[in-house]
Amino acid sequence: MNNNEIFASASSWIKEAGERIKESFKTTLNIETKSNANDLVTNIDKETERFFITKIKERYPAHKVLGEEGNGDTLKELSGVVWIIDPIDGTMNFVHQQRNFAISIGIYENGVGKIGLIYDVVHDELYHAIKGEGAFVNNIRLHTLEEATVSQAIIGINATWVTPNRRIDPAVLGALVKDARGTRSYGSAAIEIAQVAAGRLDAYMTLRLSPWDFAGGLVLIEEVGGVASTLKGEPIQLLDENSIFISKPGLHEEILKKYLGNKKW
Ligand code: 2AM
Ligand code: CA
Ligand code: CA
Ligand code: CA
Repeated sequence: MNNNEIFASASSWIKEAGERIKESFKTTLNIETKSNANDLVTNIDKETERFFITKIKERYPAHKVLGEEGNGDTLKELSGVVWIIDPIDGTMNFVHQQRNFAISIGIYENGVGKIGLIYDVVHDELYHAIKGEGAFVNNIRLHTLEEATVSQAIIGINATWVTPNRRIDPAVLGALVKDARGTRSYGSAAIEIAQVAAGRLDAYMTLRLSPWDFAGGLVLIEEVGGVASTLKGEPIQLLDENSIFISKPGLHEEILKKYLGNKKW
């Protein structure tokens, strides 16, 4: 695939989609719930996904699309070129705050991440990476990540994971939260992964994400020398739900060893 040509298309479409989303602030949203009362979806999530699918199928008929709202292809494997799209990542922020949400796109060829785009619409910040060419925010190159330690780290984590929940003993991550310099929660996985790529967060972790939440971000992280795995330190499966642990080097090993490793959770 021609990475630069496809990136040019993707970045012009992502900006156009962002404009449409901003226009929608003037309209009344149609809000529905999905898996639970706090899992929201709107007509704009669906319209934005359809916008990308129409553009992609028109320009690149052989490419496949995997999107959160299910209007794309059903995929069992990752052969060929696959666009993995979250039309609005951070729908709760979109609905409640009209900011702090992003469009996330990861473009993979035979399972290898080639292009990642995360567009923080309201702040007009476009993070992008092209495999082998580095990662950028609004075309300014991001630095390679340096090693960090827990005592000096700001960690992106949702408070849910230090309260009783079905996925992890809250004491495991509670100990980490206590030892870290600080924690932040932005409510958009894609923005949080982009913040790690930009060095503004030292790590980000969560117990369950889907491919469209992390596909774009993983390309960014690889280009800046970050480390990405599940919370058990295992490789992320691109077509499945995973726990996600993204970090600066050094810090990743320290957290796995001291807080997550060898513990039953
Ligand atoms: P979404 O807004 O695209 O649904 C919120 O902490 C982050 O987790 C968002 O990136 C959100 O993506 C994601 N997320 C993944 N699964 C979710 C779920 N079942 N309910 C709410 N948010 C979810
Ligand atoms: Ca969702
Ligand atoms: Ca999402
Ligand atoms: Ca979404």
